[in-house]
Amino acid sequence: MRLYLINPSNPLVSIVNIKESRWNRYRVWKPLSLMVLAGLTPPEWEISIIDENIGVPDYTIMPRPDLVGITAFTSQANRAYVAAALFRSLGVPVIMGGIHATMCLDEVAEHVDSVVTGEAEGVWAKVLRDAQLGTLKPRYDGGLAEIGDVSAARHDLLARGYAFGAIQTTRGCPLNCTFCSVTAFNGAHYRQRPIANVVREFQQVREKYVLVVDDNLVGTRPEHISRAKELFRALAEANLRKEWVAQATINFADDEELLTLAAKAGCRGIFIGFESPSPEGLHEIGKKFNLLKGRDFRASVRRIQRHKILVVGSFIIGLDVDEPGIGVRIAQAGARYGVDNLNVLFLTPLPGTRLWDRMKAENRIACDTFPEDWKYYTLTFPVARYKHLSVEGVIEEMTSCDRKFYSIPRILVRVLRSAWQRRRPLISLVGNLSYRSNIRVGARAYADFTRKRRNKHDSTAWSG
Ligand code: B12
Ligand code: SF4
Repeated sequence: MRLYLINPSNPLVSIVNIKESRWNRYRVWKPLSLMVLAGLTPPEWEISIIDENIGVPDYTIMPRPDLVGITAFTSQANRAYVAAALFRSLGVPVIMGGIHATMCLDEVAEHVDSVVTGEAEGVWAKVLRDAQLGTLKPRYDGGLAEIGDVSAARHDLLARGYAFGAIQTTRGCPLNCTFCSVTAFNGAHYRQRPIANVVREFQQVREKYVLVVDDNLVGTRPEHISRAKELFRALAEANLRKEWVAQATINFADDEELLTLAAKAGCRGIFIGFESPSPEGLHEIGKKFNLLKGRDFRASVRRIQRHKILVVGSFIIGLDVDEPGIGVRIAQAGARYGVDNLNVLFLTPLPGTRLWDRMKAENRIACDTFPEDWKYYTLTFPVARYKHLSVEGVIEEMTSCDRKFYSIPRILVRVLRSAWQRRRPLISLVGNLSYRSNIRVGARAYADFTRKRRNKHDSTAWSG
């Protein structure tokens, strides 16, 4: 039995041709969902994972599969439907799962034979059995997996074209920020995989560099932090010689022992969601953690950096509290906090989030010709109606933020600072130049987007 597992591309974000530049290898990330699914698949299936981000193959000249499984974030849904239509026209049954299938079940059901919602661990074996018997049902729900049942991903598949491997050590997040899908999808209960399983799986990752995909690597409570320390100790003892990057909340900085152990275990970079430079903004999105009284972001960032861990700060533009000038304020906040890189995204109502419900009720979802418009749900296009900013205005804020933070003098200051602090200045330089080069690409994409949005929808601010 031949199974194709497909990660669809989105031409607006995919770097389709890896061969064009060797640096592109550092900008595509492995679709871990499909590697996990492959790990759950019994040996009688011959599996190919096709990541369209590396290249879209001509499926018509490939051997005909018996079954196709497609994953998709919302931004990949359009392309997922095109691929699904192609295989269905060849008489091959198509199953779709993942975050978009879970949040937009009815839409997805129109395009595929079977939809799997939730996490796959508890249900995939049954789906495959039904497919073999020709009794595939239109819907399956995996719910939330028993975390001990999460088996190792197939790291032997997708062996080429990527600089980073990928692994997951926890699922779920109790914080439930309004714009984020994680609590709705993976639950509020923070589930941690058994440490021995994680260490064993880490050993199977082939790449030296690894993305730990957890949404919040160290969790929020003292027992989560203790487990994270235990994990880092075990990884250091296993002496894997891996270097990894991860995501965490700012409380990562609060425990010196945690930071020492993380660095020993191979942590080299951390993405932290600061989200808004103002307390009002943080209230609006429900990011309680960042509101803790007495929190000094600059000191927190510096504490992390002392362990030679790079800090990438993430912010959102387009909150109801954001007024003209927010772009520069975010760039200034990033500089004040001392982050090595800044990653700024447009406030985007993703289906299934609390933000989606609110904006929908207020008629503020501007790009709403679905499924076509899903391709803009990459957080790099302003798809909503913002309170104090028109579409052109919010793009202008994004551009001024990037131009300020990634100006050549500011990049030089950051690189020299990391050289002075003996913190990998070369990586800092490459990271900063890579973000800077995105500004040009972004400008072209915005021009096209604004023209289309003006023609199709209004581009003014929300008048509420
Ligand atoms: C790693 C990651 C990335 C990597 C992607 C690597 C990759 N290609 O998969 C990178 C950094 C590239 C990335 C990019 C983006 N991401 Co992202 N990302 C994640 C993250 C943190 C982890 C995903 C992961 O690997 N999980 C581990 C695997 C094992 O879990 P899983 O994917 O959920 O898969 C399980 C089930 O869903 C199911 N399943 C999945 N697919 C299928 C398919 C079938 C057939 C079946 C049966 C089951 C099934 O089974 C799996 C095992 O249980 C998630 C958050 C999260 N917790 O999901 C956000 C998340 C998926 N990302 C999100 C977003 C918005 C984006 C971006 C659009 C914007 C951005 N800048 O972040 C871009 C889009 C890129 C694009 N191509 O369009 C949102 C998606 C929301 C949505 N509705 O689409 C999430 C949920 C985060 C959030 N804050 O809400 N992301
Ligand atoms: S943004 Fe981060 S902290 Fe907030 S709910 Fe999502 S994963 Fe949790």
